[in-house]
Amino acid sequence: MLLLLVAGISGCRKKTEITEITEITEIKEITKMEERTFHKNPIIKDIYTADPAPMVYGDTLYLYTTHDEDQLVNNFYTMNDWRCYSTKDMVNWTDHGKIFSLDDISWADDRAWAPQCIERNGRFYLYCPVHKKNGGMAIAVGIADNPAGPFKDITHPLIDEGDWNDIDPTVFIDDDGQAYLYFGNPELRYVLLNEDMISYNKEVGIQKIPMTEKAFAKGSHNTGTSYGEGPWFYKRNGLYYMVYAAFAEGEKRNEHLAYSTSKSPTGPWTYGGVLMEEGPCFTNHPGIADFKGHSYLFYHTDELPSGSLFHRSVCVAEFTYNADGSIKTIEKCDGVSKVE
Ligand code: FUB
Repeated sequence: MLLLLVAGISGCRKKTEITEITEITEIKEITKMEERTFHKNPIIKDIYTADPAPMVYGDTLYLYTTHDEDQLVNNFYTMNDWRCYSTKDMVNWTDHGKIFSLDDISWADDRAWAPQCIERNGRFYLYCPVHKKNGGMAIAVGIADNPAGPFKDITHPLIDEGDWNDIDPTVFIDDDGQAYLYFGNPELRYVLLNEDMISYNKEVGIQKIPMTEKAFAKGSHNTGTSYGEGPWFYKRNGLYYMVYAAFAEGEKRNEHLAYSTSKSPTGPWTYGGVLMEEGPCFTNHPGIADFKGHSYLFYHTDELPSGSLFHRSVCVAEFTYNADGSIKTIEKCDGVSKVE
């Protein structure tokens, strides 16, 4: 792009060789400066990534993603590992590579889908949907001593109901120390995680959230509401948020992002509105984080060259909350500026 820019400028102006060299140097400097203060979407441009899950730890934002392979098997999602990237300023990113993969989970054979990572007592827990060798989806957990892994499988599924709902885990630890793991498609479910983060309160069991229109709006997914998948659970200023991929009413369309709120971690939930309109990609997947005084929505699109529903790329947009905690619809954007 720089070459094109340079060629374009020197092609439309008559200059001596020396002024052209000076101009090229100046343009290179300006471009370098722009690169240092703004990072253009998609965040990762060398491979296809999806399902972004940010985690702020210390002065660093870690971004966990899935990885869409270039070569598809059976013309379906072909996803074998999870990736991690980190940044201290939203502009300069470090690629930590593959941090967990299907090869590390002896009982899984396919579908390394949307993860989320959380820290507790100095250890890192990565919750990951996978397809089991004996059939069906389940939620695996990897543990690491470092946010960038490598993660080690706990050797058995954490959630294994044997149905499609066992995907897309989102994890949050409340101020009283209780950890919640929500998940599900087409229903939203949760468990109360024990302190060890790798087991849950079996007496409470797997709780099903009532899939009502008040909670998730009328929509075209299987429950008759808009809730689809990819929940993202967090708390801000005493209000609990559930952000998720959603299907609008009418004929099934691509996913948009929507949110619901609650005064308690387990509901009842109240529909809040559309967070991001649908785009050309069939799926979208939210991940939200506050970092260095800014609020960010991570999402995915199919905007890299040769992008498709199976070849996605993670992006980020900055947004602000209204005074009452509600959020206006966020536009897909070009990228974000550097933060200190
Ligand atoms: O990326 C695979 C699956 O597609 C995820 O688990 C869903 O959230 C959707 O993005």
